[in-house]
Amino acid sequence: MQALGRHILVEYFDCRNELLNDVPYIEQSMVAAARKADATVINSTFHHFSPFGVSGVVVIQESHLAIHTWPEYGYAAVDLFTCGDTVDPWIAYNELKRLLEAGSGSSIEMLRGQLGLIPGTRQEMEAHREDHAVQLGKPANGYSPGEQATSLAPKYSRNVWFTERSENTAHSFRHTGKQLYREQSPFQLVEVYDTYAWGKTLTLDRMVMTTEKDEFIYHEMIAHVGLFSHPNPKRVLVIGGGDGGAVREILRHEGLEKVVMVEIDEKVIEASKLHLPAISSAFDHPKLELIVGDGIAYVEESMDDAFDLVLVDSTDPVGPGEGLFTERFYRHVHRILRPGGIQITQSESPHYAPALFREIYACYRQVFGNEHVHCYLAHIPTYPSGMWSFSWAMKGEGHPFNGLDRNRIDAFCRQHGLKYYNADIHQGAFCLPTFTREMVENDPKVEATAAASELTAS
Ligand code: SPD
Repeated sequence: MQALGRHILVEYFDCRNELLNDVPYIEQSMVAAARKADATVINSTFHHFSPFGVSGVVVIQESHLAIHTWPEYGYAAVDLFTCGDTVDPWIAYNELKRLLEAGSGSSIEMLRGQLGLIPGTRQEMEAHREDHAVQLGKPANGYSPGEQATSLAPKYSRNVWFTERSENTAHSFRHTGKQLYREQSPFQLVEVYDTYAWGKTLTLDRMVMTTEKDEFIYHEMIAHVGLFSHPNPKRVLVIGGGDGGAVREILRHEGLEKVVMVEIDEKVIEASKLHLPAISSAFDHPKLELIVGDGIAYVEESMDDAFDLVLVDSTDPVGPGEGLFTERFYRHVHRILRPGGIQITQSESPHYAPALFREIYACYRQVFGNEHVHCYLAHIPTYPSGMWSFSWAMKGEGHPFNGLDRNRIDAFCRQHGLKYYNADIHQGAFCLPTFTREMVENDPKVEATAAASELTAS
């Protein structure tokens, strides 16, 4: 080749729009295209622009591949730049066209650094390149595909991130780039990532639901606070909780007769069974009745006084979780609880969605009565703001921690090796910072629309 490199400027038209907004998919496709063309991938970095668009570069031993996408136009602009003779950029072109599901593509090829147009080589630098090539055991002019086998070969490291976004903030998790699970169910996008800091991580519609490393906090707190504050629980209903962590904790209580779990999305159960076995470990428990169905309909159709504890392990109130945040739903939960029965819900973060948080508690107070609703907190590092809340509400008179049997709790925690919940935490979790207490106790002075818009994922 009479030039230092080949540069192909590519335009892909009529691509599948949603693929062009999916950072992991774009990154994986670019890396796959580079590999298919026999390039040696060194590193990659990709970025999502809100609300639409991805930019990224894959650095290869033979130069680079770069992309910028405009999902709303189904359009992607790509640079394929290769040096040497070992990589055929047209292979990368065809592979990307296939992966982006492009209707058509156009391209211009330029030779970069045409040897007839650039002045002669600096002799001393050329000599240095030759010395280095000898060390690597390859031809001086080449970018031999065998280079990877030498000990001086560059190491490929990936820098890929999952980001949970809201309107104005984001929380990112670096992951290996190998997506373990990805299914668009009829309800939501279900994914599992392998993250470096938090282990395998289940996300729904790009919001973190649970991670291997901190799931114990959420699941111990959603289960044991309600169960230990009830004098004699026998029948428990769980709405949601498809990963299985809540029922795993609930079923540690041997005095229970029956636990019914109603999860709307079988893909969540599938993803958890496949990739989060320690969380989904109780799905085969003989006392568990696992129903794949609509939790709202189940509650509406249940008989009065059917359960001692109803636990709502919902997603955030966008998508399928939305109906679980309505007064109508909680009136039915109240109806199906036995007198003295307890409702526990995850109630979001007071920092993250303050208007929604106030509304949720105003709703519980309407349904259960002012004196019968309490809020408790846990520190969950992988949820937005890290400060997460749960609600405790009783049908009738009672208190969340007066009269706790501390010895029984301590023995239970030791027996089951619990890592967050204990008798002190049970009581201490109900101590609220002043701003949170005011939000729980005061009537919301915000428009419903403000609350609704707080959690709209971008
Ligand atoms: N923003 C995170 C809210 C997650 C609530 N549910 C988590 C399900 C874990 N079983």
